[in-house]
Amino acid sequence: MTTSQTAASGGPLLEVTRPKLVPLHGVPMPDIFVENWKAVEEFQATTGDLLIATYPKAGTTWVQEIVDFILQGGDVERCRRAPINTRMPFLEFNLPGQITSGLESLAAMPSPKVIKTHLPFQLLPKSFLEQKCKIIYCARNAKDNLVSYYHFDLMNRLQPHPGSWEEYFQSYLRGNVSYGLWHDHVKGWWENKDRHSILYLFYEDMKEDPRREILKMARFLGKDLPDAVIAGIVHHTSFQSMKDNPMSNYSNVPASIFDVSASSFMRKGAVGDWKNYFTVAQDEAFEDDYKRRMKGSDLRFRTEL
Ligand code: PPS
Repeated sequence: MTTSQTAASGGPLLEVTRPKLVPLHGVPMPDIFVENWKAVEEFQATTGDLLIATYPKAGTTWVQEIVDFILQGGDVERCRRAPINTRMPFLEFNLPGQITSGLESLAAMPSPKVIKTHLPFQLLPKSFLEQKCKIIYCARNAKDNLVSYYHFDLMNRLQPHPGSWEEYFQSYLRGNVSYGLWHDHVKGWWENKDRHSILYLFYEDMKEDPRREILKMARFLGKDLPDAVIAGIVHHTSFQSMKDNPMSNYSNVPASIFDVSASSFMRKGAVGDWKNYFTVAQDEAFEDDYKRRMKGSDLRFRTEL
């Protein structure tokens, strides 16, 4: 039994101290993850492994749940076999001595594996590309991504405390958050998508037409599923279904790590929520900065539907 299971089932609470950010090849990362970096960098992916990559809060869990449903042929019970973070380990996750690390979970899993990461393209362990693994990358518009990340950092004690909304807004614009600048992350994966087997998705497209995007993922994974199965996947991976499902809503994470009194993991799941948080001045500053950082890129996002 892992420590997380003990804690989740009423055992002693874990002692968690919020980490500091330290640079990893120039990218700010939680110190606890950096401690394990050499082993992560040397991770040996196997042909057939599938990677789900995102900047944090871009829709990772949603894509993970959809992918599992596709791979399980829409079987609801099989998708409830374990919490999402057990079904698809988080590659670089590391909380020494307290919870099974991503690498330990992966070592105990049969291949082919489905793996989650938030690493920027340039830090991806080489074996994924050497083994020609399929990769699904999902990006979310920077404004909603920021709002979601702020709330997550309020509740997740494995992230530095975000401070006030204004303080966090400034940190995000400077890229002084875990995994660095959103702009670099989304561009890094975008610029490399055609050189490798990378399906690049957008959160906003998934909100607009989940069926269309699920079909895209199924095609990419070589699965041809009947219409009724696809309709079932649309239903079971809706925001409300996933929020109500203990296997996808992260309710298995101990309260000492996810403080749900501060915010919830399945918070709103909306496009355009940034309008409830950005001041006019912040929006102007954001747009100026955005134009500068995204100049020359053909990558386009929608901030409302
Ligand atoms: S993490 O911690 O980086 O893995 O988080 P991630 O899963 O990438 O992002 C969490 C946000 O995605 C929303 N979410 C969904 N939106 C719509 N539909 C579904 N099914 C869904 N599942 C998760 C979740 O609510 C977080 O966004 P916010 O805006 O905070 O609600």
